[in-house]
Amino acid sequence: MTRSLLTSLLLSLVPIGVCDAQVKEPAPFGPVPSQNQMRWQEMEYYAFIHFSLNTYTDQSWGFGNEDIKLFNPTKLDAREWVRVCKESGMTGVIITAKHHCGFCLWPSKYTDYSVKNAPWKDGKGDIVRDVAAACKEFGLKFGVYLSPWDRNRADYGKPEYITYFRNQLTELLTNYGPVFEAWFDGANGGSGYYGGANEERKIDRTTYYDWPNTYALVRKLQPNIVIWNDGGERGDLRWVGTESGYVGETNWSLLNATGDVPWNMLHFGLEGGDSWVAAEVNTSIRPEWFYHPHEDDKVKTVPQLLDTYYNSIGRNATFLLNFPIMPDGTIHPTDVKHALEMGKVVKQTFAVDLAKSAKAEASNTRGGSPKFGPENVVDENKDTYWATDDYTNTASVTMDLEKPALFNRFLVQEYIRLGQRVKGFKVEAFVDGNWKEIAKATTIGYKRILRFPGVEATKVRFTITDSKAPPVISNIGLYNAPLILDAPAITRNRAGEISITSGDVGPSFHYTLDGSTPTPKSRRFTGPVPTAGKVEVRAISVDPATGKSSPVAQEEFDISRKDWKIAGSAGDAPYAILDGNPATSWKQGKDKTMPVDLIIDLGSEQTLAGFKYFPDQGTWGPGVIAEYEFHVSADNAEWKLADKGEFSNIQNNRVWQTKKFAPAKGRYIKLRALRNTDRSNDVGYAEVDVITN
Ligand code: FUL
Repeated sequence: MTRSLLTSLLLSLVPIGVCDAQVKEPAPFGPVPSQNQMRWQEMEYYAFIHFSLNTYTDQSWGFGNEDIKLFNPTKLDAREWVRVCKESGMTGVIITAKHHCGFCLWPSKYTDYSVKNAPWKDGKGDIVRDVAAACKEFGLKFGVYLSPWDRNRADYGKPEYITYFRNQLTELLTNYGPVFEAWFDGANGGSGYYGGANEERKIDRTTYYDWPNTYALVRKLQPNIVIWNDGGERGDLRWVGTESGYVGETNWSLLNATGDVPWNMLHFGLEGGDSWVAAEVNTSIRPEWFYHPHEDDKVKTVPQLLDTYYNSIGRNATFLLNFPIMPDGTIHPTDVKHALEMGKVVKQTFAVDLAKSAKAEASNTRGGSPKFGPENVVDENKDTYWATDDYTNTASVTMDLEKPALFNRFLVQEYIRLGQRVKGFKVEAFVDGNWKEIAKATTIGYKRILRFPGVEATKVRFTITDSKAPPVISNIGLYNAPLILDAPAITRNRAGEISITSGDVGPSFHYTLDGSTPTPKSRRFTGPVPTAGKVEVRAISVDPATGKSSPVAQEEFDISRKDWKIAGSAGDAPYAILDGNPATSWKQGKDKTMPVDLIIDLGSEQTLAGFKYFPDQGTWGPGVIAEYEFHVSADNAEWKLADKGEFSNIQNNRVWQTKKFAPAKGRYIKLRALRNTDRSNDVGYAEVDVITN
């Protein structure tokens, strides 16, 4: 045998696949992220900061006529804000350079309605500059929120305003260094000061701002920026349809470049979309975006923040968490504490990857090449990946951990530079000699994290059950998160019975009814607790194994609603309003036109000092009241107007609305809806309650 014959014989024995050069990388599938979108996605967690004249007037949306002289933070230090963000594990900060009231946090050349005319620093201050500088110092990226709607400007609604808006954008995108994200809030139109006109102004959100040319300007000034916009032209990223802090479990980073984007597309993306438009979950650490002292005890708890983390970053989105600034210019200490603690738990959770360097085997590897082998998912290198052969859309990777390990989190990432592909997957653990399914889900995208009760296993199998194209997986991780106990939810039904529940499986609940702080020794909740009249309930969840307890949950209930009657109601359906369950609701009949009244007979005379309204949380035509009147009567015939106003920002934040008014005696109440958020005739309610003196 000649030498060359021997060589070719030997070569023919070598499987083709190991010649990496011959194995082509998978072709991209569908839309892929731009470099800017990729860089942004990898930022994962960053902050919003809401600060403006509203901070001084306790408003959600300023009207545009608020006095500049109010703006005088005495302890403002932007470095402190950014330090908190950094230490919470965040990677950037977006500041409300201008909110809807039109007041500018930088000394814009184009308006007098800015910090340059405020007493703060004798008009020499510039908050945008301070935040940008602090971000640079702490290594965070810097972003701006510039409200397109401007309730101060006389020219709002006219073409001249667009020039003004672009001039402001030019200032912000030229004078403060690199900007990673521009946030163009969708709210606009409606009433405002408008330079003294005090009127309603409507604009067409799709055409008025001429977004194509505005975007061109933004991209010219900041080539590395991403644009957020939920009105008009498609941006680089999308809103998720709620400000409550979660995106759909199925989350495609795709939308169509044109056409309407209904709620379900915002929330779940569009599987067959033709453009890459990934999701950003924006939510506030408190119910509202701006600081309101009455929310000091409503700061999201660490478990709630963690839940949002898993429901955003853990579901292929980024997480934009808002800090409202207090009138003195600082972040409230409770907000700081919770954000720092949450950051600590995240750090602890993901510190040790139990899958790191596990022995990984795949049911299929692209061309049999190590370049695409399963070991790439456990090498902690985001640029390497496991891929299968073309047309092999289902496959699995088994990781041998070599010794038993306890874990309760599974993390997986697609190599999205080649497109988002996976439609379904499951995770199994090898326990006591058998494979046991521990979790399953739909999409993956940039990152997916699944939570489940702790499992101890030696092997873990990850199986892709459905995919649009051959899967491309860059990373898999297994983690054991510290046990977190949620503050339980407390509700009271119409009969006055208290229930205590939580998202956890396994904790016991302990409560007090006298306003004292509950401990694991307080009365244990074993079933509905009967109460009558005003009562304050405080409760905790306790881990029976360790004795550790959750933060305290607290609810105040007013007079019992047992004897209340809804006027003119046929059947039980309307009583969903009084059942104490915020998840159930009732809507007025379709025949009603605004104004629409809800009349309730309280059964006896009361001294009323306010009311509470919790809007329907549903998706379709929930009939969320935006403007109301509240009347009181002794006889259901002669009515007295007790209060009138708007539920500001209720469209985006459907939380409890509490209104107080001068005490008025009466047995009947009438909540009159004057306008809903859609300007239609739908009117719905999840809960209605009163505040008595
Ligand atoms: C909303 C605004 O109307 C709120 O005030 C807040 O700025 C939030 C981030 O966006 O649409």
